[in-house]
Amino acid sequence: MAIERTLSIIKPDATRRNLTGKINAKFEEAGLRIVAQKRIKLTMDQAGQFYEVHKERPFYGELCEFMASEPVVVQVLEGESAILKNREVMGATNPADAADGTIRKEFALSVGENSVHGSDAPDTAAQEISFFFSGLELVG
Ligand code: DAT
Ligand code: MG
Repeated sequence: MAIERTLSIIKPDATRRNLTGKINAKFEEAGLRIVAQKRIKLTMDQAGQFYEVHKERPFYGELCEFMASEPVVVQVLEGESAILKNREVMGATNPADAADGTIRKEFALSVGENSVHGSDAPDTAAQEISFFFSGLELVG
């Protein structure tokens, strides 16, 4: 067990419905600390680069258009086993499969518009954090 950092994104379906505070409360109740946070609007190029790992998947174009459609809140969450803990708080990708009490169960609209992104492993967490945040924006 170790203190980790993970990259989280509150997606356009959630920012549009004014759910940032309710979602952040879920993170904090789970012991995750929001150590960096900013509201930005992605370009199509930035969304495409961020989700490049999915570029061969049939939903890639739709996913990038959605992520660039309205502002998102990008954030760094810190805590014990933060990467896995955040995935647990988020719930399954498809809200129909998400456990009770999870963010996606409570707030997601569909498998595409599923309210939050969270890094899935230590290497992707490090890469995704540096995609959005500089060292100066990450205080200890
Ligand atoms: P997760 O966001 O749970 O890590 P993922 O990495 O497999 O899921 O997919 C990234 C995003 O792509 C996901 O949050 C929503 C979208 N997506 C995944 N599967 C999809 C599908 N079958 N139809 C539409 N969008 C999908
Ligand atoms: Mg993923």
